[in-house]
Amino acid sequence: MVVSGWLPLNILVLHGPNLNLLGLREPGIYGFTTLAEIDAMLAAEAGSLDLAVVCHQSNHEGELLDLIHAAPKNNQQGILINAGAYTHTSLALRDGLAGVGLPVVEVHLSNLYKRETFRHHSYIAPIAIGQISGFGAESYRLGLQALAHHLGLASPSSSA
Ligand code: CA2
Repeated sequence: MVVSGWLPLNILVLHGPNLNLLGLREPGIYGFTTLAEIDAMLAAEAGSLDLAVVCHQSNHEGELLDLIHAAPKNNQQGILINAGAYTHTSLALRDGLAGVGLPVVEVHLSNLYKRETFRHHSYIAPIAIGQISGFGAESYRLGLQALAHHLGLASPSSSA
């Protein structure tokens, strides 16, 4: 039943630099799943969680920052982000995420802590609700479930 005036929660999904190459290069590290497949999987998961997702990928820090700043006026209530290499370098993205004050879940395909030490530090982790790292494309689905749970929506498994 659709109640008049009811709007689904709306989540902004951000993919950072080079993630457009997913499935096309370096499958040994990042797998064979393409970014389009991840976005389709998130849209399906969002449907079962009764929320909406809008996904963007950018290789440009400023464009990611503009999307973060626009989130409140776009009526987005949470942010799921794989900031790629900007995770380890970008104080600007961290400040922007903290500045808009929306709940953030950080996700990574690879397990950062099994990789080079320069990937062990995240500028985003301290301002995020939490971080999911190492489950491949599944990290995104788990991240979306975690964000939905934080926003008060039960995950499908807990409503069975
Ligand atoms: O594991 C992750 O999700 C990362 O955020 C991926 C970033 C990396 O810099 C982070 O440390 C961890 C890199 C994304 C690059 O993606 C590519 C995909 C295919 C081919 C080349 C790069």
